[in-house]
Amino acid sequence: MNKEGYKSGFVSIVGRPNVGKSTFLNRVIGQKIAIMSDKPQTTRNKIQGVYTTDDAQIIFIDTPGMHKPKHKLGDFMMKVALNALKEVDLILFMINAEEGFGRGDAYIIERLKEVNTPVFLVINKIDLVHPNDLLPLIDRYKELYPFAEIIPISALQGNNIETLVEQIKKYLPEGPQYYPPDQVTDHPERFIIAELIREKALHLTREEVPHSIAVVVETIERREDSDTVYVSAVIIVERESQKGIIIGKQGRMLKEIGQRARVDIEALLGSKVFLELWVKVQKDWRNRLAQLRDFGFRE
Ligand code: GDP
Ligand code: MG
Ligand code: K
Repeated sequence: MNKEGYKSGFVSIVGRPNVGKSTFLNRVIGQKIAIMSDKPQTTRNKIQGVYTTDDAQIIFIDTPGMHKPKHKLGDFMMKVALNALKEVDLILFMINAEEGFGRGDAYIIERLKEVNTPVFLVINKIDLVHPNDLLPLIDRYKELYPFAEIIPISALQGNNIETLVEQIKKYLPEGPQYYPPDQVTDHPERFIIAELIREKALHLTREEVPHSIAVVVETIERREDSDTVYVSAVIIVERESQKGIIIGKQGRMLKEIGQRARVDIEALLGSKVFLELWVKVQKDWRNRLAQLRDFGFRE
């Protein structure tokens, strides 16, 4: 689904342990998705959750290693984390309203200064403090970093979460709905299917279209009344001319890509497949794709 004016992007939540990052994610995403933060950590950045509405999709990225490194590996993790922070659209720096400024925060703020990504200061656990205590806290943090927005919330009680989400949306670029709204697990077959389709497209067009084309698989659905798996996918190109090549005369190229991909997908899934393919022009897709790869889509 790629609607006009649709916004999507990546958001990283950083902050000391126990400030409420997980509670916040659970609160925002609720039962809408499967939260993936309990998966084993690797040095790669993991998708923690995806929040989808009619006008936006926010992909929350876990950034491991946002703490002072104690050894070389930590150092490496730190670099990975920094790169991730550079590539996201927005960083939420979460603090605990009840705690003062601490060394952990100082370290994170130094890292934030190394990237150009906008940063929100999210002051969590406001249910634990008197409103009068918020102002001095805000002043203190304001001195340390030019936050794009400062938003007090209570992740536990749900206060001001909607305001925060609305502000996040403002900072996202226009982009596709990377994930279907209903289903968010990092299905490996989703990406294998995307790769199979991409491979056919590149091969059949004899690479007249550049490798930057991307395929997003939107649906993998087994219909109750049949043993056919219904797959729909969109091929994303950067220019109208490339769209023309992919579709071909009277749609023949697209049909051929679909037929060949279908054979492979049937072999992969071990069942009959109905494949629906369409083509969409999305400028600046290349950068987004590079990000997706970095976020572990190829694992
Ligand atoms: P994380 O380590 O940053 O992911 O923090 P968690 O989400 O695990 O939260 C740590 C603790 O703080 C848990 O006991 C939460 O219930 C609690 N907590 C999180 N948000 C709030 C909040 O807004 N208010 C209060 N009072 N407690 C909170
Ligand atoms: Mg946590
Ligand atoms: K910065």
